[in-house]
Amino acid sequence: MRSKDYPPGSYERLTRPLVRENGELRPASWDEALDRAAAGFSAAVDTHGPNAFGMLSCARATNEMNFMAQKFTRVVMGTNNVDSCNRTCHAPSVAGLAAAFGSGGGTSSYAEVEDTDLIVVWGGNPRFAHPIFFQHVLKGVHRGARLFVVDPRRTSSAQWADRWLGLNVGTDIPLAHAIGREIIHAGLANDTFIRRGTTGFEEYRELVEPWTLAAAEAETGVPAEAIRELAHAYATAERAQLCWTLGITEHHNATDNVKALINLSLLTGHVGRHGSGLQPLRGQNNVQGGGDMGAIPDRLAGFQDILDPQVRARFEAAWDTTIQPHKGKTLTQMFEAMDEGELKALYVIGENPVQSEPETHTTTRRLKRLDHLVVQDIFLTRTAELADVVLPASASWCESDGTFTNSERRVQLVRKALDPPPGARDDIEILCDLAERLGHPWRRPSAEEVWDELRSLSPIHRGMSYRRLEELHGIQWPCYSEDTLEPSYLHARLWSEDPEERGRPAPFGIVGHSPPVDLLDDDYPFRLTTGRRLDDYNTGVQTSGFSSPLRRGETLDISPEDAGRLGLAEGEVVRVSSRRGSVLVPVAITPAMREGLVFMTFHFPDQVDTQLLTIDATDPIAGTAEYKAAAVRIEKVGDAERSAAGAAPVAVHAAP
Ligand SMILES: Nc1nc2c(c(=O)[nH]1)N[C@H]1C(S)=C(S)[C@@H](COP(=O)(O)OP(=O)(O)OC[C@H]3O[C@@H](n4cnc5c(=O)[nH]c(N)nc54)[C@H](O)[C@@H]3O)O[C@H]1N2
Ligand SMILES: Nc1nc2c(c(=O)[nH]1)N[C@H]1C(S)=C(S)[C@@H](COP(=O)(O)OP(=O)(O)OC[C@H]3O[C@@H](n4cnc5c(=O)[nH]c(N)nc54)[C@H](O)[C@@H]3O)O[C@H]1N2
Ligand SMILES: [Mo]
Repeated sequence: MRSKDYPPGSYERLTRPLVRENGELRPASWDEALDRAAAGFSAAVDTHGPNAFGMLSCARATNEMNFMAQKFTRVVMGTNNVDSCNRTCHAPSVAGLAAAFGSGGGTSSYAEVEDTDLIVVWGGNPRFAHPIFFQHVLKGVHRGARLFVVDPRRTSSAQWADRWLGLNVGTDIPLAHAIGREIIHAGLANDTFIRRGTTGFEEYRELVEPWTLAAAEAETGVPAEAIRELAHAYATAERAQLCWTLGITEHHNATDNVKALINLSLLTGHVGRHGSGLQPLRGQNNVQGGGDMGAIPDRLAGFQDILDPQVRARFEAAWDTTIQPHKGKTLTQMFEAMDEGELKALYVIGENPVQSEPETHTTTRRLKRLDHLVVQDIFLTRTAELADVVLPASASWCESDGTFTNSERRVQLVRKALDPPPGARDDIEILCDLAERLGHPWRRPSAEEVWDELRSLSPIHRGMSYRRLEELHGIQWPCYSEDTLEPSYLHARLWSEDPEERGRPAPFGIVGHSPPVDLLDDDYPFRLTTGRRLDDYNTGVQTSGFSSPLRRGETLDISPEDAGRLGLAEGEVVRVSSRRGSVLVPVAITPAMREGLVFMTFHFPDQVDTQLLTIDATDPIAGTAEYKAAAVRIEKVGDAERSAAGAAPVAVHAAP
């Protein structure tokens, strides 16, 4: 077990269960830990009802584990309160795509990115965050596709682009609307697709009318000429891929942002055809799969609506249970419910909310209010340090059999390559051991048995046996039967001349501009946006344990102009304060930043806790927090203050 004052970078694999006694965690046997975990769950539910329980399921673990985690929540605990880190990243993409097309997956495949004429990367830095996808982008570029990048920072992805549109943070809707207006005024809208596949065009036309190129330039900071160029390039391209990530979704109006981008595809017919589509690049290795398995509060496996009585009836018959006929709480709502004393017991499998949620103090206070916190992880995270019971798990991606689903909806088999450290147990095994103690003696199923159960309940997965997944090196959903394969792209139906075959048309999203909640003023004049670097991963738990010449710790990235104005030298430690808290951090001066904009990651929370600065304003539909827009002030600090606070200057990181 790690000592309390461990240095950053010393996370060690958990090998023994821990239980809290007299305020401290101490090693325990598996039996004792499982008994304690189960007893705490039953106590909460017996006293306060099933909705006093919540589950955060692991977006890094297999589909099979996520299927079992949501089944545990619904069958054993009797609630729909199950969610994951999808809430902190792409829930708005799922909500926006579902509103338009009825299902929340990306519409294209990676291969189509290599076989297209235009690629727009909007609010994403795939060179760092999706390097494999970026290889497909580069292949597309080498074959002649043009690449546009829309990002406040001139990222390393942008450095490969034909054109970089450096917009002000939180002005994506004005930019998208101006592009839409320009396409309409230039007569480049796709009338056939609009007529067949969409509704609400007239309303959309009126909505975007005020966003002239000049008005958009004033709001977004992007030169009118660049907006015009992207509008014409997108509308006249034979095929085009529009890809986005967190620059779009980590905002208080994120679902609206997503809808504003989808509108552009509806306007031009860049969806439902080979080579044309919409790709939200998902975050964690299996966050797409976790949602597909039903580890979300409003859907059962296969994206089936929990509010539909026929859907529920099928699952109830298979599981011999009753499913609550309403949506459960999202991760965001579960945290709020802890404050209100409604949520009493939380089971966290492979998430680290203490360091990934905004406003650390609030998250910690809420977790401490729980009667019972169980954390099942491969490391002793800060979240685990607050737990009543800690259960050591095996790592899904190399120590378990199962399947993962990537951003292009491709389900792929993974095979166990390593044994877990002695003492750690498979996530599914642990879930079954707990279920047994809670009156559901589930025989521990193999991964393939879990998968076959899922296939029997989810039509879009039905045709994907393990044998077939192995033979074909993965299959994209939907796959309705064992002897068919569907096209690699979705929604071709919208092009059909036959209204019946076309089904429900896609509505244009009527969404207005709403600037970031945390306003800039004289006290907080800088816009802080947060995100990722290539060589580190999320809260650092999985990456802080190795050393690499590339890993250089946290920095505040700032433009040469602002650094000059503030008199800051490279590597100098500054105090950064938002309306919620303040941190000390060394500066990295880089021309990739625009004036007024600064950037930090959240990869090194033990060195610099970025979440003291972030704001928990959330999107009302998806529940995602506005990690991408805080207002901050930057102050020089004297050496005395720096050493008193214990911050060591560290080497700086180059371009983002
Ligand atoms: N190396 C590495 N890879 C990862 C991860 C990691 O931690 N490390 N994490 C994984 C996860 S969980 C996820 S969700 C993905 C995230 O992948 P990305 O979304 O690509 O990563 P981020 O760096 O968070 O944000 C992307 C970009 O959004 C831009 N941005 C900020 N504000 C705005 C805005 O208002 N508008 C626009 N248009 N852009 C804006 C930022 O400048 C940044 O370049 O990465 C995954 N891959
Ligand atoms: N400021 C700021 N904050 C952000 C973001 C941002 O851009 N800016 N991005 C947000 C996003 S997109 C995300 S996804 C979240 C990520 O937030 P989290 O998911 O809370 O953070 P991770 O560091 O990815 O934590 C993953 C945990 O899973 C454990 N784990 C890995 N594999 C397994 C397994 O097989 N089984 C079990 N049981 N455990 C396992 C790891 O040890 C680790 O503790 O952070 C969010 N927070
Ligand atoms: Mo994510």
